[in-house]
Amino acid sequence: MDYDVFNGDADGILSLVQLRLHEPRDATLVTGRKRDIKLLDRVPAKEGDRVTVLDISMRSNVSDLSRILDDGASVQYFDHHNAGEQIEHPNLDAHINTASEICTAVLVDRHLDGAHRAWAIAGCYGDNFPQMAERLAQGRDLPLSNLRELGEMVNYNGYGGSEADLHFHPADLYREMAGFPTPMAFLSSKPEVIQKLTDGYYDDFAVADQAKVLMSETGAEIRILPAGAASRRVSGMFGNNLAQDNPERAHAILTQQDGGFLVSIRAPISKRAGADTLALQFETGGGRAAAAGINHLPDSDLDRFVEAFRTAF
Ligand SMILES: [Mn+2]
Repeated sequence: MDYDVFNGDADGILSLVQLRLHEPRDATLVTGRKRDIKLLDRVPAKEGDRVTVLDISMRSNVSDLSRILDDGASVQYFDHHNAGEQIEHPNLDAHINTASEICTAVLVDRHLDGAHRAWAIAGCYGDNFPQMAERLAQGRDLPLSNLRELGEMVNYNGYGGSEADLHFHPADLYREMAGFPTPMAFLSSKPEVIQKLTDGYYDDFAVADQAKVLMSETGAEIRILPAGAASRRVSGMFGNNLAQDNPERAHAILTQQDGGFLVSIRAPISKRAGADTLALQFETGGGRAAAAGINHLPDSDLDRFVEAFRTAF
């Protein structure tokens, strides 16, 4: 058996499109939402099986990777996330590069000597590396605004509270694009795919634009989104946009859910600090200094959160 294991965002999907144009393979697809990064625990590979892994960190999958390698399967691995301590194994062919301007679509592009460059460029845009996308496009006559929209819409598709929230299961979205020699061929042959995603994106943002402002001060703002799949899909991107538009201000987006809120916190872009320490004051909080979240903030903790947010920023 062969397994193609990939992050369900643009970088994962468009990396696999490139690889399978080069070496077609009828593999079992293993993927999920953008946030589902522990995927190798779903792979029962055995001796003689081939496993390809794209755009999920080795650190998060290290014990299953060891199991698969020890069971005799061969693994080809491309990724740009913090890998932790890298495994060395005769069955492992790893292409890991954590340089800050690199994404997985670029690592695959290099491995294939730029053979499917336009797909790589769309992947760069989707993973939010526009400068790398433009560098890869130099000297080529490519419709960059179309590649950018494709990358960003495929990326948007990966967000949701569960797979049921997504417009396309990432494996299905991969199958829609697989085999097209270029994104341009795909876009002209199946315009309905991107149309569905752009329609969804604008509908979701119409919901987000109605967000109630709970608290707004010079340095801090809290908004509340109604319960629903639209809010769960766009809350992260909505927070990013607010942060970009108001770089000196901290933001919290609270999405209503059963008995409380899903919370997404963005530190001011000018400081990029404090989001994680705020989130960790709550039971289900976690994240990075610049961007963090709380999986469930009970209604009874709302006042405490507003106070802690005010104090933090
Ligand atoms: Mn990536």
